[in-house]
Amino acid sequence: MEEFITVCPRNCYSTCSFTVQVENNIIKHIYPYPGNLATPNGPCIKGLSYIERTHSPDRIIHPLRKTSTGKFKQITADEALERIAEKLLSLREKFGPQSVLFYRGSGMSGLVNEISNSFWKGFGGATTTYGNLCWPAGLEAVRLTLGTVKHNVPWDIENAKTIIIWGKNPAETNIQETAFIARAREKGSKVIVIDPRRTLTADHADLLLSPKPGTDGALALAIASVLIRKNLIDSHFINSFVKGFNDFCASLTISPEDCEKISGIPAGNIYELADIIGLEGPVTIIPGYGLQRHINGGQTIRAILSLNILTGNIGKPGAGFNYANLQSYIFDTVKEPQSYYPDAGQDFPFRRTVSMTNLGRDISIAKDPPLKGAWIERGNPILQSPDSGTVRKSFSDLEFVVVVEQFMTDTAAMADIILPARDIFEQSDIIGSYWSPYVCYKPAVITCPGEVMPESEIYYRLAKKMGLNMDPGLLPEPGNDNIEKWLETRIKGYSSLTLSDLKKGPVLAPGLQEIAYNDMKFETPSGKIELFSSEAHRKWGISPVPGYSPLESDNEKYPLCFLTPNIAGRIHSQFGNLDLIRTTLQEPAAELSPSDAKSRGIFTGDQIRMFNDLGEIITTARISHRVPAGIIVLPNGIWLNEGGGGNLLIAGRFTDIGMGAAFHDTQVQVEKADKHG
Ligand SMILES: Nc1nc2c(c(=O)[nH]1)N[C@H]1C(S)=C(S)[C@@H](COP(=O)(O)OP(=O)(O)OC[C@H]3O[C@@H](n4cnc5c(=O)[nH]c(N)nc54)[C@H](O)[C@@H]3O)O[C@H]1N2
Ligand SMILES: Nc1nc2c(c(=O)[nH]1)N[C@H]1C(S)=C(S)[C@@H](COP(=O)(O)OP(=O)(O)OC[C@H]3O[C@@H](n4cnc5c(=O)[nH]c(N)nc54)[C@H](O)[C@@H]3O)O[C@H]1N2
Ligand SMILES: [Mo]
Repeated sequence: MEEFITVCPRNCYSTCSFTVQVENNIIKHIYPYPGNLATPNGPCIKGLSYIERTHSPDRIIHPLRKTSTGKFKQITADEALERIAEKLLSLREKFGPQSVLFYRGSGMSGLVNEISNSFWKGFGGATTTYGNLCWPAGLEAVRLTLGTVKHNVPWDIENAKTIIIWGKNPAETNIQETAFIARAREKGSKVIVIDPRRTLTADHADLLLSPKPGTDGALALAIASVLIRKNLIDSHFINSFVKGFNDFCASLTISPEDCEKISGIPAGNIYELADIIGLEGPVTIIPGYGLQRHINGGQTIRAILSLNILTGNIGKPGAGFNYANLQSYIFDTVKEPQSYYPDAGQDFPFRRTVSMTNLGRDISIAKDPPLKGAWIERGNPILQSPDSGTVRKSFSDLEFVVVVEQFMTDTAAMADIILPARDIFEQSDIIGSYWSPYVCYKPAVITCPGEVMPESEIYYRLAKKMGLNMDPGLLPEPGNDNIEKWLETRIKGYSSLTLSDLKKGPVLAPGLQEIAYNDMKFETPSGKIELFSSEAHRKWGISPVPGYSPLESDNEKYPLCFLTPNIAGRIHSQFGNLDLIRTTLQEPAAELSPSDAKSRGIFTGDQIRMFNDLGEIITTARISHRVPAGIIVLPNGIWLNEGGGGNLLIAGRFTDIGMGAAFHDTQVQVEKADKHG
């Protein structure tokens, strides 16, 4: 039995290290790796399920081609690549390289993904995407205010006296963080959760406040006004490091009493929270990504961050704004904030972009050239994109779709050719994180099953067939040894990182600040923390100070706010097909409050129809005391054949800044599905 230290490459805060034991090319055991101080307890249930996932009989391990009857037929890798090469060349000749969409999702992180970009550059460009479905409104809010996006190391939470978990559900989405929060609580810190739902995280909190979705900006600004009025602010900190305090003060108009009407949070709780933030520091605020998936999401994050700024809770142990820590996130240029903007002035290989948020619409209306083909890797856009009905339609209108996938997802099912994708244990890579401070090496510990090829090999062989003239430094020859050499060269720019060190175990990010911003350097235009940001106004047209604007919801026809958060057993649309997950965790269902269920005659287990002007889905209901009246919750990532597909009801709407997707600004109605027979 051989043993390796490895790391989970899924798009998740935790980025858990673990050890894996392998025998005869089979994954046998998975254990915690305590050397990673951020994830000493080992992976979550999804990580443990890799034993099943890697060797799952449902995995696609041979290329498949869709026949004229719509069924898939196994073909050889050579035949698949031959067909793809021919088709890509013909599209390029007839319509130009930008007639092909190169779409990459977040299914596998790592440095090696850069190779895909190189191929498409070599193809002569392509159409790619701008914006991001995940976190950009908040990223941009933090960047505009603090200059860079980082936070203290996870274990520093133990130094906080007050922890406010605001629109994040780490008990499901960042389970490693809950260990540090629990330890802080044992030491006497207060834990406050602000979430419309009573989440699993809230079960372990001292106080739960449940605002109406999208009203958190008003809540934060009301708290700010109390802090200022009661002089619970840190004037020395403000005078030394903050730009725009007076403008911010002058803009505050929402009192706790006003806010009670807006958010539903009693004014008394708002005063109480202001006292806690002002008097019981150090305060760490942990805002989540669900929180900013609203059309006012960026301004909301800026408003919440103002509470740290007013009280000097930045740059100190136990204090901070833990939105994202990009200190170890040094390789994923694909997901770096700057690269979201088509005019970012970077070396953009692709001249044309379509929006992630309005993917279907943009594919359909693309002109000069029209889109004719698509290449999808590491993503499941048919399920995960807003307005997914339009995305499906736009895909079915394309001449040629290639999907690189491990399983028959809703997106793979739309492909003309499916190429089987590698998984975690089958190619070496280096992985950063947006929460943990470590950079981790992920070794190839088994060979690819069947005819699976990592993307790097697919592209190498395709480039050969297509006669593309590729630089071997950018597109290495197949074989994991070549990938290791490529990695070694690629990290040479980071003096403190070497492959041989990384092979011994996780390495702290080069130049890591354990306590972020403790040098009080802020890379903003003024060099100060910008409560007033001219750039925010210039770039996005929003008020230069944090503000609150209400959501535009049509409550009469569609009275229920529809939330689609993440759940413990999945990373978005992954893992739900595995037996370990299915047999140990509750099946996902649409959760609604007892009162909303009662008024519609709905019981747990009933099939219900959820609908609005965009479409409808049929799913299973569960009555839940965790969901307040007026809200219905169906996790995102549930496959269509399991009663999922919430994105069929969610319009493609941008967040105020960052070009994110305002998934949670969605209103629906529900009724029992058999009502119309
Ligand atoms: N197990 C698991 N872990 C994951 C993922 C996963 O799919 N599964 N996905 C990873 C990824 S890519 C991401 S982006 C993160 C996301 O993880 P989180 O940041 O935790 O985000 P969500 O689960 O989308 O939403 C968090 C909470 O926001 C609440 N919320 C929604 N709207 C509002 C609002 O207006 N105000 C307030 N106060 N709260 C609101 C929801 O009720 C929900 O409980 O998790 C990562 N980790
Ligand atoms: N309604 C609603 N929709 C949402 C969200 C929400 O909160 N609500 N959240 C959004 C967010 S935060 C995110 S990050 C996105 C996530 O959406 P996506 O980025 O589409 O992520 P996944 O659903 O995890 O799908 C990733 C796919 O990649 C495949 N895969 C894994 N490894 C590899 C590999 O090495 N190569 C290839 N080719 N494929 C691989 C997996 O099998 C999986 O099918 O969803 C967004 N969609
Ligand atoms: Mo995400």
